[in-house]
Amino acid sequence: MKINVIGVPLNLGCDREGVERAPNHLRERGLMQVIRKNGHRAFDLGNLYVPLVSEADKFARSKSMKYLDAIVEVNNNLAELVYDTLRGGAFPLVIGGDHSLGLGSASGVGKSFEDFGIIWLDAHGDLNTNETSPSGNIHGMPLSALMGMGSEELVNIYGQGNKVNPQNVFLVGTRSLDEGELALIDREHLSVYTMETIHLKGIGFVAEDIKRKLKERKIRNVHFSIDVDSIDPRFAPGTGTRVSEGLIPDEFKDFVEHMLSTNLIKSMDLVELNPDLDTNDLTTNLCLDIIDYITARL
Ligand code: 5AB
Ligand code: MN
Ligand code: MN
Ligand code: MN
Repeated sequence: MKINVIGVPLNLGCDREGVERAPNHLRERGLMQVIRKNGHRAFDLGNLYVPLVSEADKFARSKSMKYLDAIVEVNNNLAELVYDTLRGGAFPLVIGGDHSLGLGSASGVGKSFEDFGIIWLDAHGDLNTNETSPSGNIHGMPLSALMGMGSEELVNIYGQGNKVNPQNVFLVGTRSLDEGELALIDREHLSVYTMETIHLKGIGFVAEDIKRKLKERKIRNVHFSIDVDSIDPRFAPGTGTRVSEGLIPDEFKDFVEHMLSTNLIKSMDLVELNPDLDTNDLTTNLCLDIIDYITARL
């Protein structure tokens, strides 16, 4: 398979330094070689340009969303690159950077396929709107915006309106939700598989349940968005918003294996690795191991 690696050195969505260094750090630790070893033709499309901003720009365009203009700009470009990659028959592997890049990558996927689903592997819901967000950080808002909720500026990135049907969205590994996110989940009847459910029923059950729903809903293309904070901080400490009681690497791999076996996964994000917060490259090595595991099954 042809795989296009797209780096997004974006930290404006989490308002904390370090994540922007992850794409190059992974490259320096052998990212491209890992993918090629698994028999793929891998191309490194480089890093997207992130506009230079200052602290003073933080709330320049919006009182409730930090660095709005720059984040919209980066995501428009990312969406186009993902769309082009899919049109060329290649697999976009988007390396973050913070999770606000999910806005662009999933929007690019949405333009490529009539109907598609999103699997959002994350400790968090990323379902805040500018009105419910406790932080103003846009990395906590992408999934709601992709479903057409929240501020127009985010909703209308790379095309007017919602990009994905709420019925086709699956959250997995969830264990930290804000009040507004809980209300949205209720209102939209979202499919949320919390860590509590995973501990109770097992990751295998969760994977089978998602596979059944994908079939039922005749979803033929899936975007897989992986936030490394979905994994337990004992194994992945190098991330900005750690939450305990996460997935252990074996559960993570088991889930990934189930999802890849459907042959529906057409694109992927790997986000929120922060090398500055890591201990002895534990999380970097885990990310490379994950990419190895995934590309061996693509
Ligand atoms: B991540 C929080 N819900 O909105 C917020 O890492 C955290 O992309 C968001 O999942 C975490 O600020 C965003 C408190
Ligand atoms: Mn996230
Ligand atoms: Mn998260
Ligand atoms: Mn995080």
